[in-house]
Amino acid sequence: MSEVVKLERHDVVGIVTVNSPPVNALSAAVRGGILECINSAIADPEIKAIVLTCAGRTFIAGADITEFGKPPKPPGLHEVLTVMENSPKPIIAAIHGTALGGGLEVALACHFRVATKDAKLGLPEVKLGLLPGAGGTQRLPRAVGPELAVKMIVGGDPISASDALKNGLIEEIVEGPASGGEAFARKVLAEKRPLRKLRDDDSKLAAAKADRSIFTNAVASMTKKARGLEAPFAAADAVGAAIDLPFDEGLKKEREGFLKLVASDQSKAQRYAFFSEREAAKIAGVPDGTKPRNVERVAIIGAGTMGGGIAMSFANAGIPVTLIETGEEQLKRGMGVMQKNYEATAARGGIPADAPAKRMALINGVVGLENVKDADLVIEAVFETMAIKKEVFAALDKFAKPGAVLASNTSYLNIDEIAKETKRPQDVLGMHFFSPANVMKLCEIVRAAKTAPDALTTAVAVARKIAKVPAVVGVCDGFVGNRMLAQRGKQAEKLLFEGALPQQVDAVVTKFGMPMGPFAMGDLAGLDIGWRSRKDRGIKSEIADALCEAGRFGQKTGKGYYKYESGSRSPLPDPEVEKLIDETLQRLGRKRRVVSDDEILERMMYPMINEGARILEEGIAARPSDIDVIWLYGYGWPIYRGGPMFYADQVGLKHIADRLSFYAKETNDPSLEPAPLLKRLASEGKTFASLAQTAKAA
Ligand code: 3H9
Repeated sequence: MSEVVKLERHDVVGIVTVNSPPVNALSAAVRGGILECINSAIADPEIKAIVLTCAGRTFIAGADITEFGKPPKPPGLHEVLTVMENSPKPIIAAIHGTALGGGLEVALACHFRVATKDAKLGLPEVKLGLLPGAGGTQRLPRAVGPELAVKMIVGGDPISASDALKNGLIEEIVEGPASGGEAFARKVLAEKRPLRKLRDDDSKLAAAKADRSIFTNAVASMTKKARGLEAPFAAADAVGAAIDLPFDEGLKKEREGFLKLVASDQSKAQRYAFFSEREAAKIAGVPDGTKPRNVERVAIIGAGTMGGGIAMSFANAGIPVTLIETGEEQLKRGMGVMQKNYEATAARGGIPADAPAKRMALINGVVGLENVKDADLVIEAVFETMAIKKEVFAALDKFAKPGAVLASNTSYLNIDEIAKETKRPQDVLGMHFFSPANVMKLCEIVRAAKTAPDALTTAVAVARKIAKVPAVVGVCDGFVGNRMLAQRGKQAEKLLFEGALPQQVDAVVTKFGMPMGPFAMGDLAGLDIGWRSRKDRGIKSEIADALCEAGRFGQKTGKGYYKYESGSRSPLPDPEVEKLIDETLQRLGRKRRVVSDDEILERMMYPMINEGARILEEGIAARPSDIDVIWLYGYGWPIYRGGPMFYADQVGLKHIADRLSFYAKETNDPSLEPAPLLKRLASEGKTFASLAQTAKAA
C-alpha cells in the first residue's frame, strides 16, 4: 500500500488522493502510488468512475525537481499516464491550488478536468530551462488550441480557472475539489459521457494545420524576450510537432527535447535559481518557526521615485498603504507620477483598464510624519543622506506605535547608525528595494546589529507578500549588490583609460546576457550625480568628468557615454566620445592599447566575484546562493547563468584566482588580488557551492 496515495470508494466512485506535502510533487513514491491506486480502481468491479485529487494546499505542482539529474526510478510518468488515459473507466482530475508542469500533464491524461475557482493551471517548465516532458506539449494544444498552448508553454505563465474553463481546459468550476470531482463523476456516469482522450482529438489543431502562421506568429510573440535562452525555442518546436506529426511521433520529439534540456547547463542554472530563491527566504541564525509580527497597516515615507514605486508594489498586491510626504506639493507630484505610470501600463495592455483607479484607491496620500501612528510597518524612502534619515527615524521613534517594524530603503547607508536615533533598535532594519521598485523583484533585507529575529521574519514575509524576492544581508557600504557592482564600475572606467570604448565594454556585458552594460546604465542613471559627489569629495575621474564638463549627463541631456536620438532610449556610439577619450588620454600621457573582449569579460565579472568572496567571508551574506539571488532579481543577471557565484563555480575558482592575480600585477591594482576565501577554495579545488553544503551539514 502506498504511503502517499490512497484509494477510497464512495459507492461507485473511486477517490484517489495524493498526499505528499508540501506540494504533492511527482516523486517516485507518488508516481508509484498513483499507478497502484488507479490500477486497483480499474480492477474493482464496484468502481465505475475515478476522481484524482490532492490533499493539502495544492494539486500536483509538477515533477519532483530534486530528482532531476539522478538515475530515474520506476515507474516513469509516461507509463502512469498511459495507464490513466487508456482506463476503460472515466478519470476526472479535481484540481485546487496549482496544477503545474507534470501536475497539469497528469490532469491532461485524465478524461475530464474540474477545478476550484482560485486554481491556476500551467506548464512552467521553461522557467526551469525545460519543456513539458510528459505529453504536455502534445495534449495541451489539443485541449486549448496551439495559440494558447504556445502562450502557456513557451511563456510559462499559468492561467486562471475561469480562463481554463473558457478555453476548454476544464469542464467545470467546482466548490471543493474532492466533492466537486465526485459530483462531476456521477454526472459523467449518469449522462454516459464518452471518454475524451486528448491524444485522439485533433479538432483544435485543424486551423493551425491549414495555416501555420497561426502557430509561428504566436511563437514569434512569445520568444521576443527569450534572448539567450534555449528552452522556449525547444518548447516551441515541440508544440510545432503536435501540429505536424501524429501524436506518438510528437511525444517522441518532446522526449528528445526534454532529455537534452534536462542535461543542459542552462537548466541546471535555472533549477539552482529556483531553489536558491526559496533558500534565501530562510534566514540564517534565526530559529525556525520565528513568527512574523502581524502587519495590517503599512506606511511609506517619501513619495519620490522610490517611495512611489514601493507604494505601487503594495497596491499591485492589493494591500492598502499610507504614503506620507512633508508637503502638499510633493505629495501631489508623487501621486501624479504613479497615476501616469499606471495609465501608461494600462494603455499598453499590461493591466486591465480599471486597474489604475482601483490601485490608486489603495494609496492614501497624506502630509505629516505623525500619520505613521497606526502602521505596523513603516518604510522610509526619503533623500539618501544620513542627516535626513536620522531626523526621520528620530521622528518615527516618537510617532510609531510600539512593536512597529521601522525599515529604511537606503541603498548604502549604515543601518546601525540610523537605528541609534531610536530607543528601539530591535525594530529597525533595511528594506532596500531596487529601481523601478514597482518592477524589480529584489528586496535586500538589511539586518543591523540589534535587529530582532521577528522583525526580520516580518520584513521577509511582507516582501514575499508583495511578490518580491527577499534576501537577508548585513550592514556594509552598498550592502551586497551595489558593493559588488562598484567593483565592476571601477574596472569599466579603468578599461576606458587603457583603450577600450564604452560600446565595446557594454557589448561584451550584454552579450554575456546582462540587460545593460555599465556605460549605458550610467547614462540612464545620470552622470551628473556621480560628478557632483566626486566634486564634493575632491575625487577626479578624468573621462567621466570631461563628459560632464561638456554637458553630457546621459539620457536626460540626449548624450553621455552615447548619443540618443530625440525621444529614443537606444544608445548610439558617438565619435565625439571617442575623441574626448583620446584627448583625455593624450593629456594624461597615456596610450590606447587593444583590449580584447575576453579581457573585458574577465575584468567585468571576476572582480565582482572576488568581492562576493569577501562578502561571504565577512558574513554580510550567509550563502553564495543569496548573492546569486540578489544578482538575478536586482540586476538582471541572466537566469541561465545562475548568478555570479554559480557562474564562478562553472568557470572554476582556480582559473578566476589566477586571472585576478594576473590583472592585479598587469594593471598595478592590488585590490584585484584574490580574496583569502577565493584563494583557499581555489587551492583546495573547491567551489562556492561547497560552502553551502558544509554549512548544511554542520
Ligand atoms: C516538470 O513538471 C517536468 C515535467 O514536465 C516532466 C516530467 C517528466 N519539486 O515555492 P514554495 C518545494 S518540472 C520539488 O515556497 P509556494 C520548494 O522547494 C516542474 N520541490 O511554496 C519548497 O521547499 P522548502 C514544474 C518543490 O506556496 C516547498 O516546496 N513545476 C517543487 O510559494 C514550497 O514551495 C514547477 O515548476 C517541485 N516541483 O508556491 C512548479 N515545487 O520549503 C514549481 C515546490 O524546503 N513550484 N517545491 O523550501 C512552484 O512554482 C511553487 O512551489 C508553487 C507553491 C506555486 C507550487
